[in-house]
Amino acid sequence: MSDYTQMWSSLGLDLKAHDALLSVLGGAYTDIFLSQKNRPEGMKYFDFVMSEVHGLRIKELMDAKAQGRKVIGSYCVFVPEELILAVDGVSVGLCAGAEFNFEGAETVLPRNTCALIKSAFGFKLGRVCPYLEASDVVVGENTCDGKKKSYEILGKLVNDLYVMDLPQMKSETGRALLKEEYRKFIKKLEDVSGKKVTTESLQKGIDIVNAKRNAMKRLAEIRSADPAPISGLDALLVNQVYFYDDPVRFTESVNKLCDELEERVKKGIGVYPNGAPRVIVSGCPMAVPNWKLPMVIESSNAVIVGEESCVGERGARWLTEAKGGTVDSLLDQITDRYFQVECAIFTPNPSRVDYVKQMAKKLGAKGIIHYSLQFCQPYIVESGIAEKELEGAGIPTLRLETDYSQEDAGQLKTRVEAFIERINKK
Ligand code: BJ8
Repeated sequence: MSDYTQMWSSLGLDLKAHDALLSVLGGAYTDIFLSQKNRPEGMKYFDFVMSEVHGLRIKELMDAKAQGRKVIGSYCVFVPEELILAVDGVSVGLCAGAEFNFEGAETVLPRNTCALIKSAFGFKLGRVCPYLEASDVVVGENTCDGKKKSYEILGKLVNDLYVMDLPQMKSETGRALLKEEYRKFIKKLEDVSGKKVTTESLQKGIDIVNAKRNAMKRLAEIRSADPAPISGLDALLVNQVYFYDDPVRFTESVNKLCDELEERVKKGIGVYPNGAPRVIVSGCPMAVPNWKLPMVIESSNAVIVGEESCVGERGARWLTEAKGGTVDSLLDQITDRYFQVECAIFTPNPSRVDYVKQMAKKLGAKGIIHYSLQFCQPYIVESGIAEKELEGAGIPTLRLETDYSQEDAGQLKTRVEAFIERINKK
């Protein structure tokens, strides 16, 4: 990696803490990803992106800012990238997946806050996230109580925090609220960027994001092949890079990877032997570098063939039906698209479990591993409902609750191995 010290310093990062973080991440990446056997060639691009995730990509963001473009950081898949692109902005994901500076986070948040929120605060208070520091606007959303209330504190720590309200029910009034919030967000983006959202610019944003999501859908479909042509770890990595990379370049790289995977499928080449136990992971999003559970699962000789998660199918599976006309009619299409997202903050939320069943059938999965972060009420409560329904439909389900520490890795492995034995016997 080139020397980015000057850039990091200009962003106000704590260089010593940042170096320490990068070195831990680099080591983990080598152990978890580069040690895998028979990886597709196309993963080299994603290895490169990860090796430069705090370097070259941040330089690109700084160059974009120098040209007058705005960087918009967000924590949730309900923040439409299409709208950000429509003012020529750059969208970046800010969710954090590392147990870093939790002591600092716990000085402003209760200990029993989920690791995802604590990590975001740990990164901010420890000054180690160049994406957060490069963001001109940070967008929060009223989803779970933890996020909603913690934005009141985050608002004092970042220059420009914009909070979007979100509905909690899939009703007509809920949809109207979402559309109104998106309309207000357009106004915010126009004010910050000094650019107007037009039918053309919005259509262009929609097309770019649709292409990116189509590539992800293609990747998701290829994973129905047996033997699995790509590991769950690598597919998760692609889903994680989705939130950081330039969208057009990312789409090309995913399509190139898919070309190679389709060839593999034709030739019967896989990363795991034919008939290896196949599972789906469903639940909370896994932000970089949260790779613990997938590593535990795949080191137990099972293969993950799908992620029902916001860093996965829930984030990418719907397209916006762009039918042109006016900004308002396009906004209707965008609202319809996002209103389908099956986050557990919605009540009731039956279509999420229905979709897990469909995924299991389509991908030939023999079991579901439901993953909740500790203290995440929406997903923990919903995991009980999901387990009952999935088991009732004859799909073995394992419910796990964990955090970002490595302390429970052994215990998780024991439970995952027992589950795999169960589905193997079935
Ligand atoms: S649309 S899943 S990205 S809110 S893990 S912070 S829910 S207590 S992340 Fe999410 Fe948007 Fe929903 Fe997706 Fe709260 Fe749970 Fe923590 Fe969570």
